Parts: sequence; structure tokens; C-alpha cells
Amino acid sequence: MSKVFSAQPAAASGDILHNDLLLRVARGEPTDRPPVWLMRQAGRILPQYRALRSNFQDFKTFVKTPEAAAEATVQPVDELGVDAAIIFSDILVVPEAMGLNYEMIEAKGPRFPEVIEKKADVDALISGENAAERLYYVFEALRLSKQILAGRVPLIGFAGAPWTILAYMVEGSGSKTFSRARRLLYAEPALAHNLLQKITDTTIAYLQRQVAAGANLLQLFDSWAGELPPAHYRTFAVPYLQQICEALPDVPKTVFAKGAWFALEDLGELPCEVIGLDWNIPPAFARARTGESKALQGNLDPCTLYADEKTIADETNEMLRQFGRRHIANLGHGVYPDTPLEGVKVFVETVKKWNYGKQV
Ligand code: 1CP
Repeated sequence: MSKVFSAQPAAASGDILHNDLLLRVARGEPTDRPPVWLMRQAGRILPQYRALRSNFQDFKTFVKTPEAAAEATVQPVDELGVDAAIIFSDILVVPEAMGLNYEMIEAKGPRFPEVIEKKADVDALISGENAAERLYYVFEALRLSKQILAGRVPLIGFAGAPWTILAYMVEGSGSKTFSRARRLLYAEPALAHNLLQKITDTTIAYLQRQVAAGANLLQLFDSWAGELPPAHYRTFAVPYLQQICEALPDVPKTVFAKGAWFALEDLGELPCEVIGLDWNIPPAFARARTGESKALQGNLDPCTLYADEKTIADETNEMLRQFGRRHIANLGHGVYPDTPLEGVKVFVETVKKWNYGKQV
């Protein structure tokens, strides 16, 4: 009997995977080459994605249609031959489930008509299981993606890290300075902690359900980590990342804190298996600060993929050489939507040709 289609949680069922390179590196097991995938691989770089997207008026309806979300999840595996799929969704479904509605404005990004300003706003939020169960469409998309993948590669689940989600809930959108969100930490630290705890409780319940629906590895995106001073990152971000990692012992976890080169020692002590790196961080700098026990993920500059084929291959090989073993090849941030598909393919193929036995 096939275990791939089991309704049991992936970790409990044994989950037969034909390509488990990603999980092996996360667990610290030896491999011949690093696994490769790209942040934001399910998106506009793929013609198939653009065709699928054109069936929907808006992004949110797309995300809330599990059949379409599952198709978008699997497209990069078919087209690019990457070693992992990441569930097609967005980090902003969490604030929405907590009661803060958002709009996704075409070519601009998210906007929250109402934002968090005062205690009553935080008190009114839904949190924990009650919020997580409203994300049933993500769990359904995960289950469908697992069926379509049929064990070809692992499926990555994800959520925004609490500080980054707070930043959107307080700012109402992306921001140049994040001064409203940062102001809250100085002016009303107790309120900020209260909000961060509610986001954390929701994120834990949400990620536990993602694992039950089949996610093999979880990634936390702390996209605005680099906006905080080091002391604030230690007070307002790390303890919540710690809670989330502790609550999910059964699957490997990746923490990607963009811009947080200053927090690498703290991140290295989290009970997670993988640390994601942006392209500003030299591999040796990260390794020296996170210790030997973590896998490192990243960190090619996404703009490299606009270069000619030889340059892309050379830069990719140089990155692989610098990281050595215990590395998951990726970009230092999400792939930009106008990146030429050929450039993406050269990157993936270059990693797949690597062989530690020959090169090192
Ligand atoms: O109209 C469209 O097609 C919308 C474009 C789009 C897409 C395809 C957005 C808007 N989000 C997504 C999907 C998405 N978002 C994924 C899919 C899975 C994959 O990686 O292939 C993931 C993992 C995310 C995560 C996400 N959303 C992050 C964290 C990663 C990062 O980029 O730092 C963040 C910050 C968001 C918010 C968001 N969603 C969309 C945009 C344009 C933004 C950023 C806005 C801003 O700069 O503030």
C-alpha cells in the first residue's frame, strides 16, 4: 500500500520521497551535491504560472483556490527540476486570519485598509487555533500538492516570522523606514509583546496544521529583520522564533532573517536546522557565527540571473565552492518576476552538475 497518499502526518507516515536531498542536508547527512530551489520560484518567471494566474481577477482568489494553488506549487518542479516545492500562498494570510483584511494591489503589493494602533485593536484580534483553522484552504492546497508530487520532492510549508507580520499589521504595507512599527517597540513595548505573542500562537497552530497536511520542512520568512537594531532583534524577534521552533520538533525548520547579519550568533542557537542567508553575507562569515551544526541556505544575488550563461555558471560555482558541504543552494532573496527563465535554468543546472567528491 502506498504511504504517499496516506492521510497521516508526513512525519508519522514515513512519507516515501524519491528525492530527499533537501531533508538529508537539513538533517546533517552527507550528499553528493547540494539541493537547489529558489525562493518565489512559483511565480511570474514561469509562462505556465502566468497562464494559470490569468484565470483569476485577483491574487487572493487564486491563493484561496486549492486546486490552482497546488498547480502553481508543482509547476517549478516540472519546469525547472528543482529539488523542492514550496506551497503557493503568502505570509499575509496569517494577519487576515487574525481579523485584519488586506488587499493585494497589482504590481504594487499588499495594503491593509485598517492597521493596529492601540490596545483595543490587539485585543480584538483572533489568535491561536481559532485563527489557524480559518486557513483551511492552505491545508487543502498542501494535501493536493502532495498528491500531485507523489513523492518526487519534499514540500516546504512556510509562514512570516512574528516581527515581519507585526510590521505589516502596524504599517499597513511595505515601508521605506518601518518607523511606525519600530516606534511601537520603543513607545509601547508591552503592547508590541502582546501582539507578537498573538501572532506567535497563531503561527504555531498554523504550522502544526501544515505539517499534518504534509509539509516536510518549514521556512520562517523574517523579511524585515534587517530593519531592527541588534538589541531589539534579540528582544522582539528571537524569543518568538524560539517558541515557534520549539513547538515544531518533528520537521526541519529554516529561519531566513533578511538583513540580520548581526544576529547570526543568536540564530545559530535557535532549535532550527537551517539558516537562510541573503546575498550580503559572505558564506565564511555566516559559518563562523552559526557554528558547524546548521545547514546554510542561499545566497546568490538574484540579479546574477540577468547575466550571460557563463557568468551565471561561474558565480554559482564560486558560491558552491565557498559554502562547501551542509549547504542548500538558493538565491539570497526571492527571484525577481522579470528574471529570464533561461537564467534560472542555468543556475539550477549548474548546481545539479556539482559533485563534492570531485570538486573538494
Ligand atoms: O499578483 C501577483 O501575482 C502577486 C505576486 C505575489 C506572489 C506570487 C505576492 C505578492 N506573493 C506571492 C507568493 C509568495 N509570497 C510566495 C509563494 C511561494 C514561492 O516562494 O514560490 C511566498 C513564499 C511569499 C512570501 C512573502 N510574501 C514574503 C516573504 C518573502 C520575501 O519576499 O521577503 C513577503 C514579504 C510577502 C509579502 C508580499 N506578497 C506579495 C508582495 C509583492 C509582497 C512584498 C511586498 C513588500 O515589499 O512589502
